[in-house]
Amino acid sequence: MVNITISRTFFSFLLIFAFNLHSEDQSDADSFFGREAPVYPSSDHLIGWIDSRQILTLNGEWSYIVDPMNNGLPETSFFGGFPKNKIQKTGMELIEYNFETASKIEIPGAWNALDERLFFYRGPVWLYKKFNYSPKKEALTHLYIEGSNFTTKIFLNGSIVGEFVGGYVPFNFNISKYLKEGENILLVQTDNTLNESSVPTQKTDWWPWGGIIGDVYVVETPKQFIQNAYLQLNPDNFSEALFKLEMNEESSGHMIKLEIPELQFKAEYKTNSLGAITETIKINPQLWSPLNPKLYEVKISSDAETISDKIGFRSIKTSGQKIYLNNYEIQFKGIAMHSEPIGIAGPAFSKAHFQKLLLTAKDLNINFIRAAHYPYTRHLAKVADQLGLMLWEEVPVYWNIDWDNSNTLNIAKNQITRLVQRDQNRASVVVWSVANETPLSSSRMKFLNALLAEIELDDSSRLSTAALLSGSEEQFRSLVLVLALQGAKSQWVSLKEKAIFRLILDQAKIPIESELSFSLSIDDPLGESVDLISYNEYFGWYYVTFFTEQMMISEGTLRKLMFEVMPDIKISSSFDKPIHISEFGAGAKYGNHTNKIWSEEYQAKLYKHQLEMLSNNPQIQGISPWVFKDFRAMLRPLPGIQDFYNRKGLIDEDGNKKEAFEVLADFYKNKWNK
Ligand code: GCB
Repeated sequence: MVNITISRTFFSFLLIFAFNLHSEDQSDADSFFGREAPVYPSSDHLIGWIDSRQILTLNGEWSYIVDPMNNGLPETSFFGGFPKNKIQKTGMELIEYNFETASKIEIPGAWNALDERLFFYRGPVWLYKKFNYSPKKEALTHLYIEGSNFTTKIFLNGSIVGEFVGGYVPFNFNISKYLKEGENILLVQTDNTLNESSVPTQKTDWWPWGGIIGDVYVVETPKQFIQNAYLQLNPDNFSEALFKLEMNEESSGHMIKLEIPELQFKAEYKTNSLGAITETIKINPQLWSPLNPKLYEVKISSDAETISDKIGFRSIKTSGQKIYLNNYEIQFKGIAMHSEPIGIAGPAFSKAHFQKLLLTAKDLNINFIRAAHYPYTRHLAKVADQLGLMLWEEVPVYWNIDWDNSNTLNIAKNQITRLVQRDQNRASVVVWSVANETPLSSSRMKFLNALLAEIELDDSSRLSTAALLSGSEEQFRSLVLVLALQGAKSQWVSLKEKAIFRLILDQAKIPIESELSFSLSIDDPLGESVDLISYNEYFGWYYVTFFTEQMMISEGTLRKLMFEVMPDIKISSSFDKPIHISEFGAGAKYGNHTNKIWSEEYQAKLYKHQLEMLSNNPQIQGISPWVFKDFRAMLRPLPGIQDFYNRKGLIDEDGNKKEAFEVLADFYKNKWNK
């Protein structure tokens, strides 16, 4: 025992000694066994208008090394970690990694989509890129990453640049002081592990794609540069727009020129002492709409730079239970999506991916897309701007979140802020959503209200929402009675099941001659704080399953009865606001033709009943059925049917259309046409 202790101590002494000999940073001098994590700085304020900046793209081939034991960080490894990027010179150096000879992948891209061995992997993977650069004294250089899941640590030429926690959203770091003339080595650790206080948490019904899932750019700006700018129509006066701008520093007196050449608009403003401008400008634009997705070239210049973008002008509002685009009543004829391209494994990130997705989705005669459940890359909204599709954008505050944890709140705030700051000038974006199916509690109310307040800081011109869970236990008990009454009256129900239905009705003292229909009221108190009352419902799919054990009635009987009662179901809300049905759907495997569930026929039938039910409810002014395309989901293992896909898509992963596709396309074209 004593001997072992002594030899261990001796061993660690040797290690410390070895470190001290080879270390360059102070942090390496600490003992291996108790080494403190170095400080990883947080990212900077988001740089807006990224597509018109001076950039060097780092998209393309990168090397990667999987690190399941998380051994490559300076604070966890024996010899200073992967960032040291030690290179074999004489053949005598002990180095147990080599990025030069490691496997390669394309960035953007998720490593668990590109390497079969990593399909189910959740942990750290290192990404390595060499690039040539010539730093300019009079400029700042930033590293911009459009999205990286979910915790990202960045090292440049062996130095720590910083850390970004939370996936899907863009972030940037000033890397000027780490750059070298000539060859530079960028090393990024991406870790797709989720835990109970991350956003989202461990359990999601979508794939936790890991790695850098958006563009990577080296961005050059002047020392004093335009950080971001906002230009949006005044919803109450269409010949005015609000212009806000901020510099990276609080420096006054910068002359800023704003130009919209096609509108012959030109004006100059001076930044105030905060380095900011807030002005109302007079313009008279053609309004952006799905029928006329008009965009204007907008240029902003300081004496050191010019940035530009294409911007559409429109208003979106609600009044009572109706939605208005440019003061015309409109219904959201939508579809929900995940960010996965057609026919390609992994996350969607490029303009081409979104063009194909949105153009195919347009065959449904939609005017609206719910981009669930997290921010996609900026290309989505840019393509939607051009194609005239309205968008709902969302952050991954999904199911159970660690509501009382202030770090969790900060991650979610950061996500919503960055999403808003990036897409604030996109005409297509008409809805910001802060959550999906979050169970009621007072801490959840506080958390979600804080996110709504965060949006208001940057943009109050769009509708806010959250996809709610609703319906009390009492309401759902009454659905059991409605089904029992229908069952007791129906000719085709077996005598045995009829007897059970009668018993249920007797116990509830409901005479068999009565007329009952089911009413659901969406009364989640968050309805007070949002503009759009959004609700996910699964009549004809999950809800039946919940009752079958309770009622001792076969699922087949209940499904048939549910279809019979659905047209009369009433959905309303105590809030005098429009309702958006943010989800409904059923799983179907493309090519599976039976009269059972998982068939295209069952899914199509469910759509017919759902659409009849929803159009019978006047407060419903928008829908986005679940879901456009089959998507990867770890929760869905059923062999032969799901094989780790959620099969509620109207097309399969390769783009093949299921029968329900036409049902929805026809409904939007011929029946629901405002
Ligand atoms: C939901 C969730 C969505 C799931 C869907 C399903 O209610 O919001 O993320 O994928 O149901 O297919 O069960």
